[in-house]
Amino acid sequence: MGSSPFDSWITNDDEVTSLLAQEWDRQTTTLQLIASENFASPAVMAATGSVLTNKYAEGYPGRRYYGGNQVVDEVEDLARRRLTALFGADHANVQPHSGANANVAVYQALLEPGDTILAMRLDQGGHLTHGSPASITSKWWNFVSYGVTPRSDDPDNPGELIDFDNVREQALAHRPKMIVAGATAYARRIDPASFREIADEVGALLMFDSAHVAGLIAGGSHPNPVPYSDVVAFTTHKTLRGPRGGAILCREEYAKKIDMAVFPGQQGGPLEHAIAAKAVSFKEASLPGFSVYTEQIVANSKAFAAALAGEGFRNVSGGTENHMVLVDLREFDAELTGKVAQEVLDRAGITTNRNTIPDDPRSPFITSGLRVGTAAQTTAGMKEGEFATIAALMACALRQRDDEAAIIQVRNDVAALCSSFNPYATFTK
Ligand code: DSN
Repeated sequence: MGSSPFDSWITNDDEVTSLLAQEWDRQTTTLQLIASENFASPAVMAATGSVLTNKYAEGYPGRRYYGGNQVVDEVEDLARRRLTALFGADHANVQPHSGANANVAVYQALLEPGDTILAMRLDQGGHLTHGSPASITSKWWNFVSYGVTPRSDDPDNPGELIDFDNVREQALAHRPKMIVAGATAYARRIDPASFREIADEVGALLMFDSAHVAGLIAGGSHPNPVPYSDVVAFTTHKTLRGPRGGAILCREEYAKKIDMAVFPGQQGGPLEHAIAAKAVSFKEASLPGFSVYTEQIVANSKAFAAALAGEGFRNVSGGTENHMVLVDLREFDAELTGKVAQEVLDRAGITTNRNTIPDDPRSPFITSGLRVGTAAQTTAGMKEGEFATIAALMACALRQRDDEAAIIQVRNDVAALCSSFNPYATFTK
């Protein structure tokens, strides 16, 4: 097992050093296809591991509860300025520790307990914070939902797209105080203008949850929801390629309420080391090369979807327009569940996650689908040809899942492929 370039930072803890080296190996010798993951840059990781982790800074720049925040104020102001400039927003809050925190803070800021929120159904692509019975969100607010259009066999109109007639019907029937656009397992563009039109029709606020596609928006590959939305909330570590964390953009009129809901409403001391890393990633996302990166992400997804279809998999909605492909496994193999596929692919060095597909007959723990994403391996330099190879390796492993020698062969082929695309190859020890 190799050591990682970060090992030298840890001099007195053999156990953690060893675990970091193991994870370094895993990330650089196997394929990372979780749609919500990426490889952050060395600069982002350096800021995350910086002295800013030592500082308490409850409050906001210029209004802190502790002393010694002169530098921290500049860091957080820089992050806010870079973020508002990146998306053309009035106001930014960069303190949310995660996307879930950001979403709950938005609801807390702009709604009363018991208010109605219209969001995407979980089993059709929505997120836990869009009203899952297991989430605190469904206990505090009254969620109603919209879904996708039925699947069709017409190749020109395969269905499984956000059903805007259903969004409008539900909005008219329930008169929600807020409509949430955005998804966690949906491979198509989400049109913010159509959501705005419906929100205006019923007098609802519009929140756009762009956790997955924030990077695609920053790179210009997807439409910017900011001009259409009252609030946009997202994570910083998916396609945006920053540190783990969340952020919120809003119109000036909501700025004070949003800030109050994040701190002191939801959180205590902000993670200023993560905020510095967010600032780094916002700068990286503003550079011309980032658009080239996001265009390649989408091109890779399209090539991946086509190659998966060629191997006999069915792509939900017939394809993709973003960084992910949602695969229905049943046409490839009626017996194969998402759970088994994920486990087999793990053994073969291909990291994916099982996922429900619209109207999935199996439970969310078993599932009939698999979600795969291209953002991380695109960062590592892979292009369309490599994603066609990955589709073939996946099919090979899943077809021969009971043959251990075949799985080992795929794992070796994966390692050979990864050896030419190490995302941290430029690091020196
Ligand atoms: N865990 C994220 C995802 O994978 O989409 C959502 O929270």
